[in-house]
Amino acid sequence: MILALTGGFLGSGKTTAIVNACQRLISQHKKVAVITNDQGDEQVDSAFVRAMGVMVEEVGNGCFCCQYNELKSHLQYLQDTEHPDVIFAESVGSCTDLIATLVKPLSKRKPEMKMVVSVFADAGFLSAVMEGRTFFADEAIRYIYKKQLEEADVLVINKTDTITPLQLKHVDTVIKLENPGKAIIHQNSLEDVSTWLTTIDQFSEVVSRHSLDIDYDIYGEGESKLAWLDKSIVIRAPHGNGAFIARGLIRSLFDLMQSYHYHIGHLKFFLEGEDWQQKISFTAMSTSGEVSIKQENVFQLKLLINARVQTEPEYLKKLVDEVIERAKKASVCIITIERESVFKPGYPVPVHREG
Ligand SMILES: Nc1nc2c(ncn2[C@@H]2O[C@H](COP(=O)(O)OP(=O)(O)O)[C@@H](O)[C@H]2O)c(=O)[nH]1
Ligand SMILES: [Mg+2]
Repeated sequence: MILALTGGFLGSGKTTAIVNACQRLISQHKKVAVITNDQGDEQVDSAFVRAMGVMVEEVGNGCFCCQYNELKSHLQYLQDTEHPDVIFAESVGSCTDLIATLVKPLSKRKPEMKMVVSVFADAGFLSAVMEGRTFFADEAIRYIYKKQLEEADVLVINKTDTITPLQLKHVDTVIKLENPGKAIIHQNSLEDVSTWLTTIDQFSEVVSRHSLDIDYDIYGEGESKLAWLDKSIVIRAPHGNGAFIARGLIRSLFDLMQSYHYHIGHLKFFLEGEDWQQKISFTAMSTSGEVSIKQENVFQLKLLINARVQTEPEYLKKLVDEVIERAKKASVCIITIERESVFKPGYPVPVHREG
């Protein structure tokens, strides 16, 4: 069995690639499962993976390294009941130090499992950084980003369709120079993940992987710069314009974040009606809040919001509340809040850490 640990920054395309990979493997009669992970406990990713027909288990309320025992019992459960050929475990986008806190401890306790660490990076983001057009506003977040890339067995330069071949060549040259000895692949995860799957499959495990040389104070500081909001609401629209209301709400939330200069790590929505679902996602590279919801006559829908944004939790909450109030005033509808949690991730305290 292969455990494909899949890391990389918020919005880099991990879930998209995993779902595509699972569907491909299922069509080849392989057994697959996914373990999602988040600091919160209501995850757009889990809902999305499930909706795409893939078996999913969830580790919530903290990253894999801090919820190591939960991850281990999910792995055991899947091994015992589903016997998967591949388990994809997607770590939180602001998390790093996977070798020391997961790979090393797990390889001792589960020697039968082959582990491969893939780290995703958004090609558009890398290119913009290299051209000096953007970067995270905060030094400690930059630190996490760099550390994530450093510990990849397989480094996936993803979303290659968003940059020109010349930009890709430049990104590739720099990444190869900075990461000698790593398997580096180019990918458009919306289309073809076959090279990634072959690379994972053929990867021969490194006997002695190096744990990161990492300063937990800077890592913790980086995580604490991000506010986390999970909110699930139900929109009831007696005139059947629920999709229109949701679209307006999503667009205003994006627009307000832009106007307040709140850097978006990942702003995700999962919309669910009686017989339809849709995931909508904005990342650091998004420039417009325009979305299309391909559903007409929606009288009721559930909207799950996962926002990971560089600001303070109370500001993020205020902004989301304001957008909901505006939506209520703008249309005839009832919006009820089902669940909400707003916080910043705590200082990372891994269960195990092997240097
Ligand atoms: N153009 C393009 N978009 C992608 C690609 N991979 C992912 N995305 C989009 O990037 C956004 C974030 O993807 P997601 O898989 O949720 O990122 P995660 O946070 O790393 O799991 C979504 O809107 C995806 O549709 C890609 O290869 N090309
Ligand atoms: Mg994801």
